[in-house]
Amino acid sequence: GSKRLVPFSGNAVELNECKDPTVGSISYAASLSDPPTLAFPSISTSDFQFNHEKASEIIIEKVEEFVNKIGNARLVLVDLTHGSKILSLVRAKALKRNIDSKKFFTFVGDITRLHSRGGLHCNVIANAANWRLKPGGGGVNAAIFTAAGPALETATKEQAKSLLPGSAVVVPLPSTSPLFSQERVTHVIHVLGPNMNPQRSNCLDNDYVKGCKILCDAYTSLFEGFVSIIR
Ligand code: AR6
Repeated sequence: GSKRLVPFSGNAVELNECKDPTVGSISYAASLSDPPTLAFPSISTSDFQFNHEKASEIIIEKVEEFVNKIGNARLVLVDLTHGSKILSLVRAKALKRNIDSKKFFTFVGDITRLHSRGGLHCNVIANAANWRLKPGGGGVNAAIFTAAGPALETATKEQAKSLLPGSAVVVPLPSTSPLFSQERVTHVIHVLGPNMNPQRSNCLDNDYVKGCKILCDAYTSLFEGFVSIIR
């Protein structure tokens, strides 16, 4: 194809002009210059019914711990709507604690469409998974497995059969997955949080001592997984 010059970090770089409108050369340049970014949903606070106030405290604690360990990389908490209670709680606490808003912020959008619809390039996304690491079920798990296609299921099986509450597994995304080609996601990190929903397996029966410990472990595993990717 024809070539053109686009600005990149103050210098000009040459890029092949792309005919595919979803993979424009400008956005390609943007994604090259973007720092590594992890987009993650609030683990356990919807289907797993974990208390929002307690969850927001844990998210902030863990973000504070990790923003200093990730260099220029970014952490982004995502939810579907502007009305999201967990996003407001976390935003308010982040402001209070003076967390660097270039390294941690919240974002409203579908985690499977952040680049194409939200203009936010996140090379890694987290999934609030189930213990069997199975597609479907609902929530963000169903959305990610559907958007990623069968390639994610195959790649996940190669990494792990199941997850314990509080743990995570990093799955490199095959380039055949639409999430890779359209959203430029290179890794999915499945995380299993604590479950407070009596209709799901391993319900903690409102035991928030155990629950908070498991949610802390879940975010530690998630952020350590991200650190292992960007190193
Ligand atoms: N993009 C961004 N955020 C989303 C999306 C999306 N497409 N969909 C949901 N959220 P949940 P859990 C938000 O229920 O509570 C599944 O069935 C949602 O608003 O997905 O950890 C699994 O198989 C909420 O803030 O996860 C498990 O069995 C957050 O993502 C179980 O649910 C997490 O909500 C896990 O339950």
